[in-house]
Amino acid sequence: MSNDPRLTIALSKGRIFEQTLPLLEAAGLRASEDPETSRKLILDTNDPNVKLVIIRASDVPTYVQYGAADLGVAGKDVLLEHGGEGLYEPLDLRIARCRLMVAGRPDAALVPPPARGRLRIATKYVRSAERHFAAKGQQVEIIKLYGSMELAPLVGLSDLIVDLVESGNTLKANGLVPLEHIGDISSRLIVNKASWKMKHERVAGLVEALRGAVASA
Ligand code: PRT
Ligand code: MG
Repeated sequence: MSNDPRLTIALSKGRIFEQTLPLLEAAGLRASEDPETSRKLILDTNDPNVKLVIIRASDVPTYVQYGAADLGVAGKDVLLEHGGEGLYEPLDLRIARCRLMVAGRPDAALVPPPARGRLRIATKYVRSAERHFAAKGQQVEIIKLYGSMELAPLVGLSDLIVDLVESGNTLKANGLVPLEHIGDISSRLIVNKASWKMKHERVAGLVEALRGAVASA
């Protein structure tokens, strides 16, 4: 069983797929189709034993945790929210890099308005936001959103947002400014813990091939 050669790798469309592709290629794996144009959720590769499953970025850790995929690629932002149960995170792929930041209007205060006891923070990153403000000794009210966080301070839904920033253009276009740096984000290779044991040769071989690809990228 520890030589079972079949592997399933979970990826999300968009920047993670695009930036993982050259690393997989350096490790000898090529996708049979482009997920941006194909509607298929399971893609073959040039290796008959390796399949790719194409899912939402935030679902990748769940597929790997439950062993529906042996390996996956997920942003550290997504892993911090998921919690990492059932997963190993053996390799920083150094792709899809950005920063997790607190942002707000240029006149935003980092303390609650007098009429309210707690700052309101709109974010998709509830756990990371809670941890960041707790570490500063601040109790905040988190408002969970699923996208377009930049709108929240503009319409009075929140005082601040916690979001990913890459170029800063999205903040700027909405009249917001970065206020605090929470952490640097990149995508990680994640491995199901049982797969790491049961398919060790195959999985460890791929991890090392990808490690080499990252080092020479
Ligand atoms: O779409 P879905 O809800 O399934 O997931 P997703 O939107 O998180 O997926 P995707 O493919 O957009 O992002 C996948 C991963 O890429 C994220 O989990 C991050 O780890 C990483 N990443 C790197 C980014 C960015 N850079 C990024 N700039 N993810 C999102 N953004 C967004 C950001 O949220 C903001 O809206 O881009 C905007 C800011 O970009 P700038 O350049 O204007 O600052
Ligand atoms: Mg998206």
